[in-house]
Amino acid sequence: PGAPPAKGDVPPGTVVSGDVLRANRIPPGQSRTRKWPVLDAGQPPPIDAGRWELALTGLVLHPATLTFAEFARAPRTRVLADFHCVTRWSRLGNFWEGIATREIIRHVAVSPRAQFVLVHAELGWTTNMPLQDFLAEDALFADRHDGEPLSHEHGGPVRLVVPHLYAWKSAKWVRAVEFLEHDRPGYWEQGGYHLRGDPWREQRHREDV
Ligand SMILES: Nc1nc2c(c(=O)[nH]1)N[C@H]1C(S)=C(S)[C@@H](COP(=O)(O)O)O[C@H]1N2
Ligand SMILES: [Mo]
Repeated sequence: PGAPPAKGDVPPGTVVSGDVLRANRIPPGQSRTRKWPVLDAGQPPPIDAGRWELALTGLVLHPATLTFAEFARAPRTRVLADFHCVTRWSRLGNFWEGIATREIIRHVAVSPRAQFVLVHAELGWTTNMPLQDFLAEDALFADRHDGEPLSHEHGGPVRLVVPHLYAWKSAKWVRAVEFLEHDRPGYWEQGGYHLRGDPWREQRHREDV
């Protein structure tokens, strides 16, 4: 288990994920990796970063599509957070930079009826979660990791990062967020993975599937 970050490790104003401050940072059934494995359901899709867009749809008062240029101009955030894959590796102390999910939704006004999101990535891959988790203070659309532009294999140009849930909720090559009243299982959730996926409660699988 890693120690909490030393002062000075991260720039001022960085959002430090609550889990980073735990005495034991490794959730049950996980082990630490110092490498950063690449994990996804297929090959990285071809993406022209200049044409990348993020659509915000569903239960919003003003649906909007952010272009890459609009994304690049939005106020930025920095997050220090751990990353837990359901296949049992955990990578501690990731330094992410990008746009907070709370900042992104300012472009659309989410309806009070919305309680869940379905996040859409390239090639039809999806993942779902409660709106409250999506809007956590440390959740962001990341375009940089550990001081470097986010590589294509790790989801570049832009991926979602929701540090307090298992990493499959952190959609690589994200393209749209759909705001929903009722939960709708995504790609791996349809196959039996958990609708929420809290690593500290080992919410790996759904009980009803
Ligand atoms: N679009 C997309 N995003 C995805 C996945 C995927 O298959 N497709 N896999 C998820 C899983 S299971 C994990 S553990 C993380 C892995 O991110 P990494 O490859 O950057 O380590 O991405 C998540 N995001
Ligand atoms: Mo994963």
